[in-house]
Amino acid sequence: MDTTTSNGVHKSVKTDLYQHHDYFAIDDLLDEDHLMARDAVRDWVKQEVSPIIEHHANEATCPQHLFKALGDIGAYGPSLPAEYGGGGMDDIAYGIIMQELERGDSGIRSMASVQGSLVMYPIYRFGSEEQKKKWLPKLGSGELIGCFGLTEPDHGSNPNGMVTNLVDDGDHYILNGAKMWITNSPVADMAVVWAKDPEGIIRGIIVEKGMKGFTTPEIHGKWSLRASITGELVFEDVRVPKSNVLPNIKGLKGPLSCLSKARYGIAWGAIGAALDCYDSALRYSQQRIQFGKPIGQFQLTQKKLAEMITEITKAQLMVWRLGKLMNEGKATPQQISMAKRNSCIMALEVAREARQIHGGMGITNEYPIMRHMMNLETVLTYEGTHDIHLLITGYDVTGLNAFS
Ligand code: TGC
Ligand code: FAD
Repeated sequence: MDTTTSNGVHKSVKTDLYQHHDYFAIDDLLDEDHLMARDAVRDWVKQEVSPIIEHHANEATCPQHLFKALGDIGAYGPSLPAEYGGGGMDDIAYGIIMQELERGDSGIRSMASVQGSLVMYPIYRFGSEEQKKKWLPKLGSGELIGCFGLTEPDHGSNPNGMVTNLVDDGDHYILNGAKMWITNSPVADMAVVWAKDPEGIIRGIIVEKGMKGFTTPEIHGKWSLRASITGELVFEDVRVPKSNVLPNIKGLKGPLSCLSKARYGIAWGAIGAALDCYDSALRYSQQRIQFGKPIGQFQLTQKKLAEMITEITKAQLMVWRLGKLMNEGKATPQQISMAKRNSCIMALEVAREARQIHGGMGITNEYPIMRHMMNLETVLTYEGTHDIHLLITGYDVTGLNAFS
């Protein structure tokens, strides 16, 4: 296809989506399995996500048919054991799959990271055998949709202050409270919810759709992550069987361990969004003529592109090393925080530079830039804000805790 856009740029530059940008030959560090998983998900994103995503972002609708499709391609819990609904691969495979999904859209990666890392992972890690058998296969296949409730209206960065609580009622708990900003909540069949038990200890509990007093109103008006559905979780005297409590974890380290897994995925994922922006900017710079030459010939455009690929490459090397540490069980939460923060701000800055290179066209949905840029504002904030992750690093290097 070779149509021409309103400002004379040939749209054919967009038909061969997703050039490969691997400046430091990082592919050589990956196994055959990683490359196969990456290429398969990349192709799937090209076919299933790219053709529809601008429409969904524009309309603020979630492409719900992709929940099942993501299960079919093994995007839920790629590094969880296959017998528990996962993909049986390692953490580098998990990361690279998140990268390819987020090249398509951060909201699509969110669908996968919530289900795999924030719903399946806590059940796998902290659940009873019965809970694992009941939930994991159906979550892994995408037959069921889950969500993760930690954030509250008055407790975001400080989840330890949560007020959602469990009152003892024989073989049940009575759950009251509310969770805010919950990805997938309006369409979820179940929620892994973090609440304080009668002793004030944070526990994980599975709350099922249809339980009396449990509602999931949608949050509207988002200018970011528009193809992802977000809502609340509201609990009004919800009777939840005690058998739904995750038996093998107590305290804030439960949800924070899940976040470590998901933040790791985001550290890879945000690079996907950056690559898509860079790719689009590079092509545009080669095609767009001003002052009789391609804008890519101007030194200032080259500076932007050179710095973009430099920052992308540094982030790629950081997450690859982090992936090795994850595989060896040696990655620390603090290293994960550094990588999540670095990738997110890098991607946002790449998106901003890419928007400039596209000039006025950069603000339109003929190019993916503004969609990625707006998405990345959320990605920079959820799973711990940019500043919270900075303070986690600050605590680690100084030994002095800014939070206490
Ligand atoms: P603090 O005293 O530091 O820690 C409490 C306990 O937890 C342990 N811990 C961790 N364990 C595993 N992984 C981690 N990342 C951990 N971080 C801490 C810690 O060792 C301690 O254990 P123990 O045995 O001593 O009890 O807790 P604090 O209250 O001082 O809080 C620290 C702080 C601010 C860093 C933390 O609360 C935090 O990370 N805040 C940010 C909140 C956040 O990230 N929320 C995310 C909500 S979920 C979400 O956004 C999903 S978006 C999904 C999508 O759509 O993709
Ligand atoms: P606040 O905590 O109120 O922070 C506001 C500002 O204050 C930030 O800049 C922050 O960095 C700063 N700040 C706070 N404390 C400090 C401090 N000690 N020092 C310096 N600065 C500080 N949560 C879930 O549980 N599940 C989900 O599925 C989920 N999905 C989400 C989807 C979307 C689209 C969004 C936007 C959020 C989602 N979240 C989810 C919530 C997300 O994790 C929180 O928004 C995030 O943790 C920040 O909390 P907050 O919005 O309450 O901001």
